[in-house]
Amino acid sequence: MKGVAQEVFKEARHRWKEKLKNGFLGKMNVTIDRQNFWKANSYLVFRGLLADMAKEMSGWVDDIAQWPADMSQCLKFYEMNDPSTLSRIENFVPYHDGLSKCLMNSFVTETLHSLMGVEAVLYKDRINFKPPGGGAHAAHQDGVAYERGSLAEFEQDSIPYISILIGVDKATRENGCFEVAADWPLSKRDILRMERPNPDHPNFSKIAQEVEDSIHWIQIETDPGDVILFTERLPHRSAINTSTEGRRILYGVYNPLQEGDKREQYYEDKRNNINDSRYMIGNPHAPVR
Ligand SMILES: O=C(O)CCC(=O)C(=O)O
Repeated sequence: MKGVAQEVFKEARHRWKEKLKNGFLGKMNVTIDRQNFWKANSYLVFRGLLADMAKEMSGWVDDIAQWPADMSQCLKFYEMNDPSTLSRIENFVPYHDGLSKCLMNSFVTETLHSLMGVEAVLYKDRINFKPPGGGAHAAHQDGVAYERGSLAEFEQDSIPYISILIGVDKATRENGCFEVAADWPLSKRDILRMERPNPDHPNFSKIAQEVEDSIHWIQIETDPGDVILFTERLPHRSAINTSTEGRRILYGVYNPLQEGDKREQYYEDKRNNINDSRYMIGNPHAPVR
């Protein structure tokens, strides 16, 4: 992140700290039961944590959906099956105070710290829009898209990156709610076999259909303001939106700080090679022309 953007980012970080002194988020209370659930399943659900802010978040997401699509600041991607329809926005954190506060505040970082056992730092941010008719997020493990894509399995001693999912709209079975693999403990290091099923989009990949079909999937419907944490190893997916309502979800991904603050490098690499196959894992967005 360079020049003006870096200054904006620093300023926003300072403002969050000030606001957070007065409390902003409900605390994510990681009780012993939750810690056990996390170890056994690699995800946690916090119902209603940001319900008070749901309306405001929805307005913020509407605002940034209107931002220019020049890719110099945030990155905008469009549906694979309808390149005029917005599918995803990334890298808005340096430019939007409110949404940044949702993803970077002491309650989030403290919770991540307690789950990772070390301090966490924001790696990337995105909003998935999934409008009516919007494409499925095909089954995948996020970690394959980070630095570990070429490994046979996730490394023995590595600390998994953790994502936070924040519901902006109601997510239902009809509009393609988040789905996770059942019984996927933290200790499971498998990287699942992938395939490239779409000859029109040869860089797009997903978990091989046979493997996907062997997994028991849990659909997690969410209300605006519900929060889910999950690791980069947990297979997940979501279906096509067959309803008439859009389904927007906000995500942050965090890596252990001891691996370094990689955000700037990630987005530089991505801008330089925007249609690389590692950015097309599970994603229903069209290649950038
Ligand atoms: O938003 C969704 O439905 C799933 C998102 C997802 O899997 C991803 O962005 O990696």
